[in-house]
Amino acid sequence: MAQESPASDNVAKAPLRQVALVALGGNVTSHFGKPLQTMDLACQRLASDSVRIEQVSRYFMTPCFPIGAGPDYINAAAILSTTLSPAGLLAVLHQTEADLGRQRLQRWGNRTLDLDLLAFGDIISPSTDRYRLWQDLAPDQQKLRAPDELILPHPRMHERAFVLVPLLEIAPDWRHPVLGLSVRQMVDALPPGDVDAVVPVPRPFS
Ligand code: A4P
Ligand code: MG
Repeated sequence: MAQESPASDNVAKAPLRQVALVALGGNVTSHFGKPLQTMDLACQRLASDSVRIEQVSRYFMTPCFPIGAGPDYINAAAILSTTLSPAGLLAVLHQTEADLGRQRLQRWGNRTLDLDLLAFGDIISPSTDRYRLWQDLAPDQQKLRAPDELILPHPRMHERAFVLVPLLEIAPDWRHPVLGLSVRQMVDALPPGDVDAVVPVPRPFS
């Protein structure tokens, strides 16, 4: 008769889960509804055997960046745990965007759903030099050039209130592995007007 393996064997075989931070955003209606409904659906669809949704921030209304380029956005942040690699998780995020109607027509263009990988543990990818190259990109180049490789942490996260204010709710003490700053410190370094413009959406939604 086959013997049941002791519980400790199962624990040893459990795949290692890593923590990832994800930014959610959208500013146009999809076939599934308004941005906040599309984002709700994205969270449901992201959950699988290999991706666990640990925590989601409230949803926030945020002024479109660049100012005047489109309708206001809804933004949120989530903590995931995953057995996937960073590239595997980004592929799942891109597939979820596509499934929920995302079209890549224009960089920084209006979108039904944007899912950006902000961080994967404290990994710097592909190297500190490549990260710094994208972080230090001149403002006039940022809209024109997009990386064709995964950059971690997301090279613009530290300067965006629409990313950091939602993240502050769920991961205030996460520390940026290149800048050495916590989320709280990065929020404190933003212009106060940018922070005040990020306003929670009351739930339940109408
Ligand atoms: N890529 C490299 N690293 C990453 C990463 N860590 N996370 C690559 C996600 N993608 C990463 O992304 C462009 C390329 O970057 C892809 O090849 C990807 O593999 P994309 O998602 O195709 O294009 P995008 O969404 O236009 O670029 P990105 O960088 O996600 O745009 P941003 O910078 O996030 O700007 N205003 C408000 N209020 N709220 C917003 O959420 N979002 C944008 C989009 C503009 N204005 C906004 C908001
Ligand atoms: Mg994106």
